[in-house]
Amino acid sequence: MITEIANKIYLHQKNGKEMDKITNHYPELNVSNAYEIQKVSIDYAIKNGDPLIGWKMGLTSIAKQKSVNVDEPIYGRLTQSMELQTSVLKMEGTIHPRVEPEIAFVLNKPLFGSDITAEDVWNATEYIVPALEVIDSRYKNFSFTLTDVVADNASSSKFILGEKTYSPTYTAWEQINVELYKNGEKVQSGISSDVLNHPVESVVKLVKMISKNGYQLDAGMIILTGGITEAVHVGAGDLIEAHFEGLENMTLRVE
Ligand code: 0L1
Ligand code: MG
Repeated sequence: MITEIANKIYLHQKNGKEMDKITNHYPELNVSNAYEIQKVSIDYAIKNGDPLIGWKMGLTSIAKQKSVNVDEPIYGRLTQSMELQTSVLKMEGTIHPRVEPEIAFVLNKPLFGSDITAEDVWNATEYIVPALEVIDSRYKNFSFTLTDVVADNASSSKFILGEKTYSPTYTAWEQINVELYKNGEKVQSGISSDVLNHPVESVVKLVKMISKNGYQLDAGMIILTGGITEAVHVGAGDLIEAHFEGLENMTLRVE
């Protein structure tokens, strides 16, 4: 059953096609099953030439948890085809995309174990960079339970990293005010402490969560720490601008 569901989700992710919630058809599934489904579906992508390049944390702010009626952070996996190389998002191959600003860590050492600390994460961080994540739930109406969204790789679709990278000691990473503009109008604002009090704590939480399932973060991996604001709906013709206080601004044009 796990492989059958994982294959279905993989195909819907690859083709950008919506589907019914898996819990409609398999109400007995739990969150632990969902993480297995996520692993197997991403393994299909990896076997089809799309390597794992990072991990993400989702639902790291209370506001985001409330907006989808879920009360815990979740993790997902990032593959190469998800990383945008130019600041353009093509609507083709997406369903109902939303964009959110994040802080990303890039590692130079592996991280693992349930006793990991923030100091361990700082010591393993090559650089920090602002990012925009595009989430795009495969479920109709962007509506799901915790089990559904975990199986759907935490709604991961695309992401782009900023061009300028920063040393871990560059600034107080929990005090970055962020404003999100859509077609010139401010639509969201937030502060990076909304991400589990500090984005580094999101990496700590991720390592603890995946180590329970027998995984680790490898050197070179990109980690998206979680949305600093609510995600904003986008469609063809939209221009998103994210102002990260004290850092470079980012844009994403939707075609
Ligand atoms: O990156 C995220 O925080 C998304 C997690 C999944 C929930 C959603 O699709 O809004
Ligand atoms: Mg996110």
